[in-house]
Amino acid sequence: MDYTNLQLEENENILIVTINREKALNALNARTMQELMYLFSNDIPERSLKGVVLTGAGPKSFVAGADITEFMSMADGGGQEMAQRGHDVFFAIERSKVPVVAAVNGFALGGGCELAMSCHLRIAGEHARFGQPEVNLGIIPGYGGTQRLIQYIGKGKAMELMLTADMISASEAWQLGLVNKVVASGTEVEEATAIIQKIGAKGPIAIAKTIEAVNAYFEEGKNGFQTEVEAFGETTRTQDFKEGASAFVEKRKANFSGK
Ligand code: CO8
Repeated sequence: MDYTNLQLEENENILIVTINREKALNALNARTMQELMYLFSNDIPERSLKGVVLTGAGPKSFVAGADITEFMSMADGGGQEMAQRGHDVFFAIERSKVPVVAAVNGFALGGGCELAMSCHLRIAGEHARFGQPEVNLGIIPGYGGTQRLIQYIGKGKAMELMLTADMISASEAWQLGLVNKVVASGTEVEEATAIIQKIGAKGPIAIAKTIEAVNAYFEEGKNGFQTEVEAFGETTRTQDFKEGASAFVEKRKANFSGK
């Protein structure tokens, strides 16, 4: 696929993905959603990556939501299908076998907050602002926000943010557990890359299985404890486990092969 709204840059097995619609504050239009779907379903699984950093172009906005200029078509029907397509995209991100870190470089509103929440970790610049302002438009969060915001910050505060449409600062988002780390504005991608480098030194299968087991807690029809037992068993059958345990005993740094 030719990417027109996503800019990709791969460096030392870390893929930096920039949503590149700065004039619209990187709002998620249909084309951008298609590109994200292809990227996470087809492109990323084919690459040998330590992880992915997801950010927005320019200093002002990560993603200011779904593209409101495309909303009018929903008034004649099709809104449910659009929400479903968005859910499919964000589940593809959440189920990525390599860690996806959101470098939140400004507004993360509506679909932008939902996109950040589908990533495994969130690094926010000091000036970042988070919110689910959909009720201002007479709609509700449609890309998983009603569910994932509760997972991160609990029902009471999530309900407040979604009912009032209030925005919160990066530091409040950190206090609530929505954000993993607040960093100086302009260093979000650098800091997100550093976290992926740290994770990239661990066993890749163990990382993938950790993501799978944690996600299982929230997935309907899955027993998280059973997923953990099976995933643990799988990791013990890998060369990575032999290497990790041997390296510890031999007092050296492990060199994982991902097998
Ligand atoms: N969609 C389209 N364009 C946008 C969006 C957006 N979400 N946000 C900003 N823009 C555009 C503006 O229209 C403006 O364009 P132009 O220069 O052509 O007039 C440009 O970006 C700059 O924006 P502002 O001039 O408004 O910049 P300010 O600094 O004054 O304000 C704000 C910044 C506060 C971020 C403001 O732009 C704003 O409130 N934006 C809308 C935020 C919002 O409501 N987001 C939620 C959208 S709904 C959603 O995400 C639902 C997700 C689920 C959908 C499921 C089915 C599709």
